[in-house]
Amino acid sequence: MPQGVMTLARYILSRQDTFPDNTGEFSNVMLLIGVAAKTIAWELRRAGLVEDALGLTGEINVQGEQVRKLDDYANEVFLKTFQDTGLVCTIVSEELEGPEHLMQPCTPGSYALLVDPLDGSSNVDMNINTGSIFAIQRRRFCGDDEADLLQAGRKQVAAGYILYGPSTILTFTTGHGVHMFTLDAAIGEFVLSAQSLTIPERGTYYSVNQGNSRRWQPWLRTFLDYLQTEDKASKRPYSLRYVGSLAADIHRTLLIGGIFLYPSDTKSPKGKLRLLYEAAPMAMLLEQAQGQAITDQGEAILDIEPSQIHQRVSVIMGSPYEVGLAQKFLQQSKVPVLG
Ligand code: P6P
Repeated sequence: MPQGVMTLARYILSRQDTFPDNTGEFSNVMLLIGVAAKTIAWELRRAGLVEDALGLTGEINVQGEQVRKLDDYANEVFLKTFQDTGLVCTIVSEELEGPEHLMQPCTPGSYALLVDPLDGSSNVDMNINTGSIFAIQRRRFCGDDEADLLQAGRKQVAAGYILYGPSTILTFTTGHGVHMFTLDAAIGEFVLSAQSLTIPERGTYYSVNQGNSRRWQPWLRTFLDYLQTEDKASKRPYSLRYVGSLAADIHRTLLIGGIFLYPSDTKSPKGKLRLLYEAAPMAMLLEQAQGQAITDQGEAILDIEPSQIHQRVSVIMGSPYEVGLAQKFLQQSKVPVLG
């Protein structure tokens, strides 16, 4: 390996002072997330060649969604990677109804990992990007109930995603900027590819499932119509890019700017995305990259006090310019029309 390659391990160990504890435990948590990511990436790469790896298990998860075999696989990878390490007390997973306690008794201050093990898995059979999305919290008090894990996103000690695509990219923040690492298969290591990334002030793309437009609040349809209307002076119309895999859509937004939206609608009145292990980690990344992340009621996602571990939330996140514009349209919709 050429000297000076900044691997994930070297990066983490050389910046212990920016991590939440000085025992090295947190560093090991991040390194094991890298191990889980490499394991899942390897399985995804060969899934089409391995008999019985793709497709559905026939089960329905707590979200009411069909479980894919790779959902189960990715969930098992995160559980087994942290089992018996003494590093993580509790795992909350999109695939599990309740918290999984790995350490008994858990001690206040120990880490909880909140994860969507394979987000966008419906794309995997078509070889389209998928991701793992994670947040790390500290347990405040212990006990088996969920109360301790219902912490606002501002309390996250770290957040990030792994994007499985042409490259496997681990993006995370510990509150000291957003950093990206690309998996170099030749050496089996994540190598630093972007440091202290900031989102462009404005972009040229909006990202939403346009098929839901008939179900949106009127102000949102007005806002997106505005983005689609020709006006060279304000660099419109915007183009639509939508993968339907949150890690992919947020990765693009972080790199080239613009706005991602999964608003509430008549079918999903609270929104579709899960707060604790999808919206809040992405919101931490966006704010750390000087972007913004709000609900379609204008509330900062990181300020929301959760009420249950799988709760859903509406999401509008991206460059300051476009999110600010959305807020203006939202505010204008609240101004009473004088009769
Ligand atoms: P829709 C994937 O199922 C996911 O949770 C996110 O990755 C993605 O942003 C969203 O749902 C896509 O939902 O309704 O557009 O297919």
